[in-house]
Amino acid sequence: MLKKIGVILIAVMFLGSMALMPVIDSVQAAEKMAACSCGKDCKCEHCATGKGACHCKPGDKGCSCGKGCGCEHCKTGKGECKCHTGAAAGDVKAPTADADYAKTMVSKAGAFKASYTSEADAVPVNKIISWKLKVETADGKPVKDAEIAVDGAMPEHGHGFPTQPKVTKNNGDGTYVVEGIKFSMTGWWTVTFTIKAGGKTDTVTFNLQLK
Ligand SMILES: [Cu+2]
Repeated sequence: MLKKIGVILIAVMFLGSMALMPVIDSVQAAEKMAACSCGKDCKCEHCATGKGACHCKPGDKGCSCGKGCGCEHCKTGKGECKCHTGAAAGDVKAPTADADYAKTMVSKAGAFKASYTSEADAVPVNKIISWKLKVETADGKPVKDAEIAVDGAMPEHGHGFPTQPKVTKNNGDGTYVVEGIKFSMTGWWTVTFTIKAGGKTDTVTFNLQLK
């Protein structure tokens, strides 16, 4: 009888330690993550697994690309970050004020004032459209010789346009034709123009909420 209880006790202890093993494993894994030697607390491969080198810059919370946009690369450190500049982590909140969705905006550093009109009244989803962009100096003079680059993003999703829109025509009066814009889904989009003119480079970002 005593022998039987002894065997059962040993069996219970053995099974108990087996059951605890995954817990111990995950505690060790958590310790390994916290013990990232670079001390940057980013989520790169190095910080997640302790292998390889950490390429994150100090202050990076996401990944070495510095965009922290939550893409596969930013989560695991593998592959490449394909997020556009301006794409941000999932906790980014869409603007709420009507003014943030205005079709006329002052550029980031205040060099230009830009406004857009869409060829379609309501901006449609999944259709290639063109915009007309009007660029003025801060004091309202038309900017007729700007070099303009276009980039779009869904900051909550970490992706941009499926197309590569371009300025295809300078109308010579401070307005420019932007072709190839395609919003591939509903939701919050940003469209950023990098404007280079008169020795200045500045960016202007429009917000859109597509339904
Ligand atoms: Cu999206």
